Amino acid sequence: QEGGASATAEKTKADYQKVYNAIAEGLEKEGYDDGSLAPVVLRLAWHSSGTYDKDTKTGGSNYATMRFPAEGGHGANAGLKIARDYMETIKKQFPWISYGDLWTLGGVVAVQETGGPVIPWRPGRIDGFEVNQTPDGRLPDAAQGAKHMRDIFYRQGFNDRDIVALCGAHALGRCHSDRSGYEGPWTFSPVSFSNSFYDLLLNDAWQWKKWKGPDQYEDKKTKSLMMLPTDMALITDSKFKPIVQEYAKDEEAFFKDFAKAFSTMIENGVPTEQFKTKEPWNMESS
Ligand code: DDH
Repeated sequence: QEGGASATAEKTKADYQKVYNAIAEGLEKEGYDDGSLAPVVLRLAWHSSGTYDKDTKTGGSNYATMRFPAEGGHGANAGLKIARDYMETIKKQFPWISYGDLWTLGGVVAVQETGGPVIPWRPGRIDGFEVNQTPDGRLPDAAQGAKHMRDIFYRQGFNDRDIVALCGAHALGRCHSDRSGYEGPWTFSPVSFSNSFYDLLLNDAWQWKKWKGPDQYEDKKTKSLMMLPTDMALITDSKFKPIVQEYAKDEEAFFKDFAKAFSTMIENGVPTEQFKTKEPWNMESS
């Protein structure tokens, strides 16, 4: 039979669209969280990419090193086995795709299928080895503030605008006390990608939650929504705040900036010559 490399080289956009469609088809899951795997699948794409360090050119989505026990066991990655296991069912149907391509495409599917912007994406990542794993501590710590966020995201080559845009992903999903220790969703519609994270952050009244868990905020009115200390830093920092205000008013601006920053994030650390096309593709939403 064909070798892996030549089999991969022949794949077209239509083949990858089939993978996209298969991921999209299985996202709905009754009884799980808010009925969809999209949030946790997006988080897998981000945690596999957000380890990038521009100075050493290590980390990022290229080698999908979260497959290995050390990186998979990093505290920040708690709970992501659910997303990796889901992706494994897709990998069984399309064994020719690399894990890095699969996981990043999953992020694209999660954003697009929940109503977010089209995220330009292209294939080319390769499966790496245990030696390619990144050290613990490259992903943000929710207990910290603006300086820490800048340290983490500037290291990946992002600026303040990118940071605020990327954090809007918290429109999706929720925190789980058995994963991060934190608890609850950020918005009332955690399976729909929108700018509501910014609106709630700015316009709701927030107070510290009184509980035994880690320090987090709750909304005064319903006590059913949450914000992390890092989320709150987006409105206490004088440079971040005007960008939050802009995105709260202008969803189109948020979508445009998010798409650009997230598309960059999932390509960080992948050598240009590895990509199979010159320009990223816009995959079709279902
Ligand atoms: Fe996040 N995030 N995130 N996040 N994130 C959590 C959940 C989700 C931080 C901490 C947490 C981004 C940035 C940050 C998503 C996407 C993105 C949880 C809860 C914590 C804690 C995990 C759990 O208990 O299950 C911090 C800190 C930052 C930061 O920037 C400082 C970014 C950039 C993204 C992105 O996708 C671009 C998503 C989606 C979730 C919901 C997961 C789920 O299972 O639901």
